[in-house]
Amino acid sequence: MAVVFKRTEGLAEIPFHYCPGCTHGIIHRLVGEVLEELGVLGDTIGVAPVGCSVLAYDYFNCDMHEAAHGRAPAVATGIKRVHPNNVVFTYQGDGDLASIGTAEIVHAAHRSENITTIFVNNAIYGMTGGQMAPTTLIGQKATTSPYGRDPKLTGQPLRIAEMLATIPGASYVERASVHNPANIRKTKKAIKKAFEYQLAGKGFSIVEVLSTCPTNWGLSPAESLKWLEENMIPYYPLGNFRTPEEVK
Ligand SMILES: Cc1ncc(C[n+]2csc(CCOP(=O)(O)OP(=O)(O)O)c2C)c(N)n1
Repeated sequence: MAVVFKRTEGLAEIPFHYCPGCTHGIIHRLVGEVLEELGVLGDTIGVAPVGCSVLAYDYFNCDMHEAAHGRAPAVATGIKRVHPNNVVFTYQGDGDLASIGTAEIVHAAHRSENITTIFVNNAIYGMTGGQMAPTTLIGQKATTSPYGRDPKLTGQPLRIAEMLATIPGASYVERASVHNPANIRKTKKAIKKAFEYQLAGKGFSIVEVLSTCPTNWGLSPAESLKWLEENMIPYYPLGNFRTPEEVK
């Protein structure tokens, strides 16, 4: 019988703990598939964040290391410099990367560390119960912005991909989304490119992936996908912001 689908070797055979409709699981699968297809699973070291994906070290079928909240790019820097022939990636949420860890990601990009970052932007702090993140949209309700985010008090949502693309050392910067099958395929391509650039020694690469948090958004899984498409994509446009060919 022809095999039409196979679970990726890139993920351990452990059920995810994620909420129904959360897209962390899809993004994990894409990373696992890419590492398997590139034949680098045995050479890869991932750095897990603090946040809902804190247990990523259990799920990915490669070597994993845990980092303190936001510090994954610094930990990945150390690992990559000691083991330059290994593939090194960080997997981080928006609270982790765009808030407490802003300095780490900016400077890892600035130094053009030859690492890959998978940045999961669900516009909220998921694990801790739905507090406002720097990426929370204007008017979006969170436990710390119960009347909706007010830009007079908290500024405008931070566009990480655009910001990092201004840094000379950021070689590959792309924003993708996993709200439907077509975009899931595009996200996989972006993740593959990011790792290919690392393998080619091109320096810092990052894929921002727009993601859902039905539990903290107070929506059903299906409503969350629609909300992402209608609200997040207009503010966080998808596409490529930088390729190594553009870096002088
Ligand atoms: C130093 C430190 N500060 C704060 C926390 C509390 N904390 C745990 S997870 C988290 C936010 C995670 O949100 P995000 O990175 O967006 O990931 P998500 O859970 O949404 O996937 C915070 C603030 C912590 N664990 N350590």
